[in-house]
Amino acid sequence: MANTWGYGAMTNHVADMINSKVILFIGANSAVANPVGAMKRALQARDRNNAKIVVVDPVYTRTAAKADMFIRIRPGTDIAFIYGMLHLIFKNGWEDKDVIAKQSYAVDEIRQEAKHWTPEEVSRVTGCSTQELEEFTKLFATSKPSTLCWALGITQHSVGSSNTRILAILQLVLGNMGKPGGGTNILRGHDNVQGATDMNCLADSLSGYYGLGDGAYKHHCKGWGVNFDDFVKRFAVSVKEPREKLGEPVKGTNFREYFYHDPKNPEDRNWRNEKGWSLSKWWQGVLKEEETFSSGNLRVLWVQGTGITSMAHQVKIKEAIDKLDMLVVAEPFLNEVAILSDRKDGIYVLPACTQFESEGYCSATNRSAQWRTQVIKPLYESKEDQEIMFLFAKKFGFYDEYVKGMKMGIVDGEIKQVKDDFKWPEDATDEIARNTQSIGNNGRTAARLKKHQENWQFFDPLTLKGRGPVEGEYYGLPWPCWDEKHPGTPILYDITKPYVEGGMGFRNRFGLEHDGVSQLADESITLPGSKVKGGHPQITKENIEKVLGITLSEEEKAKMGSSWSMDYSGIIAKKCREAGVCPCGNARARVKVWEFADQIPKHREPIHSPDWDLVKKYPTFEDQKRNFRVATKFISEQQEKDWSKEFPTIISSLRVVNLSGAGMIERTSKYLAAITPEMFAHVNPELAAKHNIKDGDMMWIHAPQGTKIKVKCIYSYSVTPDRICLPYNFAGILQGVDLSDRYPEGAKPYTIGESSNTITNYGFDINTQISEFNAGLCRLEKA
Ligand SMILES: Nc1nc2c(c(=O)[nH]1)N[C@H]1C(S)=C(S)[C@@H](COP(=O)(O)OP(=O)(O)OC[C@H]3O[C@@H](n4cnc5c(=O)[nH]c(N)nc54)[C@H](O)[C@@H]3O)O[C@H]1N2
Ligand SMILES: Nc1nc2c(c(=O)[nH]1)N[C@H]1C(S)=C(S)[C@@H](COP(=O)(O)OP(=O)(O)OC[C@H]3O[C@@H](n4cnc5c(=O)[nH]c(N)nc54)[C@H](O)[C@@H]3O)O[C@H]1N2
Ligand SMILES: [Mo]
Repeated sequence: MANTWGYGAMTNHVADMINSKVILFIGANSAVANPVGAMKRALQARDRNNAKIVVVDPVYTRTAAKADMFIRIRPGTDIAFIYGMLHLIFKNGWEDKDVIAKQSYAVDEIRQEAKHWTPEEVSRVTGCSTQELEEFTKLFATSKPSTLCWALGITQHSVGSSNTRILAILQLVLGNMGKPGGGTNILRGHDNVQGATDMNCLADSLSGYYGLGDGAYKHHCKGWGVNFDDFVKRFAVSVKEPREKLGEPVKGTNFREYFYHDPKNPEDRNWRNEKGWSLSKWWQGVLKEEETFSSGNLRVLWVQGTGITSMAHQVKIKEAIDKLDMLVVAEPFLNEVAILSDRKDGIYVLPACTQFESEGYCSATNRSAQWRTQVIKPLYESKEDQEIMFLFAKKFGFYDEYVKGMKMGIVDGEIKQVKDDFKWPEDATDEIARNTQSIGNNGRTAARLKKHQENWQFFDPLTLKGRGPVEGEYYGLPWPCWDEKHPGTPILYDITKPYVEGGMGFRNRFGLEHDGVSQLADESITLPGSKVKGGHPQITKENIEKVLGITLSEEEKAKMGSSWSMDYSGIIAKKCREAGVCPCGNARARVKVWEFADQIPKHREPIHSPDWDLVKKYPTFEDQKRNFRVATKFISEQQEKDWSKEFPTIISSLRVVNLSGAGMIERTSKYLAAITPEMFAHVNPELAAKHNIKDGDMMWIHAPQGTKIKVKCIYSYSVTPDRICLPYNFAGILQGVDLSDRYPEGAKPYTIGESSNTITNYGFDINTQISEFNAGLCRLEKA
């Protein structure tokens, strides 16, 4: 939910769809894209419960082929579509009035905005018919519970974060949150995307979503056993730039703490409080074409576990790599970023081993953790990822500090070093459990996760619930798993269960009141067995005695951290367990994010839209002076001219079953490569005919930024004549130039091709900076 754990956490779990009456796939093609378990469970729900499957997508996908209903919309218009649903829901009184009154905040503002979205206006903007909208809304709103699944068709837009919010709001308004068969089922792409997010392999937060403020650094330093003041010295001294030059924080950038140089303190090192470079726009730090903010040029790129050829703006990325001092790739395969550039030296490829040669846990899309055992020792000279990082830390002289967190433990409510050496990966797992209290990770210890792995047969695959040796626990201890006795939380925000069985209300994260309205749940909302009746705040050291009605000893007070998410002592969790109270509060879900540019989601046309009238009516955001470390264009790019005159055709991404990500892993497999022997795009025959392109012809696709790719045209009626779709899993050919001679001997995959990301249009989400992969314009030309 927008108000709780960011945008991405799946509230329920894949098998839970068996309880749904209607399953909406919106911007997810689960018949093709992993995890295909979602598709399997949806089909089972139809077989066993007569559930209806509906697909809302710009393309007739394989998932659509299995659906009871398919609604085609134009890319980037989901917000309009969902407001159209909300318009009809409010008009017909289908909303859950109880949830709105007792557990939500500011739904009236949504109701107001929804008034504008009549079926006619929705049809005009999205391209679906008013009948489709009406028929589907009635089905979805009146069959309870219903669920929805989304993935990249929703997030990869300049309005991606608003897209995710409006879907959560729809489920809230319908009373589908916190219910079996309901919720928002967000399908994460790679194995362990949820785990990587929890560890914040991101430029804008520390592990556990603590942000970048000094409170976050101090919290982690404590857990790592590292002195904060010494730690800070690892950051460069800040640039001497006054606040006037850097400007005020841009509204909508989600800044927690805004960087500026403090003239009174010339030695400040507050780059630590500033978001880093994002994966989408790091190259700006080398090319400096748009305004950037840093203490120098980016000179080295270290790539470990991401493809880079799968990122937008390949030509810019190539230019940036040419200019770097050094590129390092730590990989089991030859990452094709290594052959993208013209440079003859300064590229280092370090052999990392695969997951089968290492051990540890992954977090699945539903927040469950899975322990995995090493199958074989690393082959040849390859090393496990952490080993590469350890060697790096040794070389740079901070190895002892780097591994110290794994030697820590809690003794009698206090965190301290408890041993001289560490055991990988068990001690790393326990460190994560200790330090990331913010997602309720304390109960996810190595011992418990290994026990789950050893007892798979005792878990019910539909409810995730364990029996026998794992009685009452949920498979993989989906977080929050508040302490070592907690069973995990299979369904977030389920208020029908007691706290000790995984129950919880909405999280109290944004204060006690806003505009004079209480942010706590109504007094009638109480977890079974809770000592505290009705809504209550998140538990802090300051309020714990009052809220729980207890008296702490002086010793307890001395050991306790400032709040549940900062408390290493475990005392807050213990007291909450005794009272049956969830430490993160029992609040209202806010539908309005007052620190965002759009407080409630608003439809805004893509940066490159096919409809100039709609661009004028629903313009995008103001340009961002500064987010992450760069300026980003929004309205100036969108309204520079009517791009659709020269580039009339919409592009959108397609995933294929046999390839994934940058595609190197599969294109080095003879049999998988043979399924898609070359890069292609799906084109409606009517559109192709206009350009005199025959089925199987090669064609150029030109993008507004002046780049082009040469690919095979495949006729397909899955797309309408106004749009094409194409996979993104190829590399090795750049703007028609074959780069084959650059692969080291024996490293070239069976197939190479143009990366669709050479023509991905300019455009980034205002909060997350994800590229607008799924909406953009192009022009076809026979090659
Ligand atoms: N046009 C377009 N572009 C897109 C998308 C789209 O829909 N359209 N989707 C976007 C999305 S959602 C994503 S997630 C990205 C995916 O893009 P990538 O992140 O590029 O995905 P992968 O190809 O899986 O890249 C992972 C790399 O890690 C390597 N690897 C595998 N296992 C290990 C390991 O254990 N250790 C190390 N060190 N390396 C390992 C693999 O060899 C591979 O080169 O692409 C994005 N790009
Ligand atoms: N076989 C295979 N499986 C994969 C991957 C792979 O490359 N190959 N990649 C993995 C990764 S990293 C990820 S993130 C997931 C992604 O999984 P998905 O998101 O399911 O995959 P996509 O095909 O990129 O996008 C889903 C659908 O969104 C539609 N779409 C595009 N724009 C819009 C829009 O504006 N609105 C709506 N409603 N729909 C839109 C597309 O037409 C597409 O059918 O898949 C994962 N699984
Ligand atoms: Mo992904």
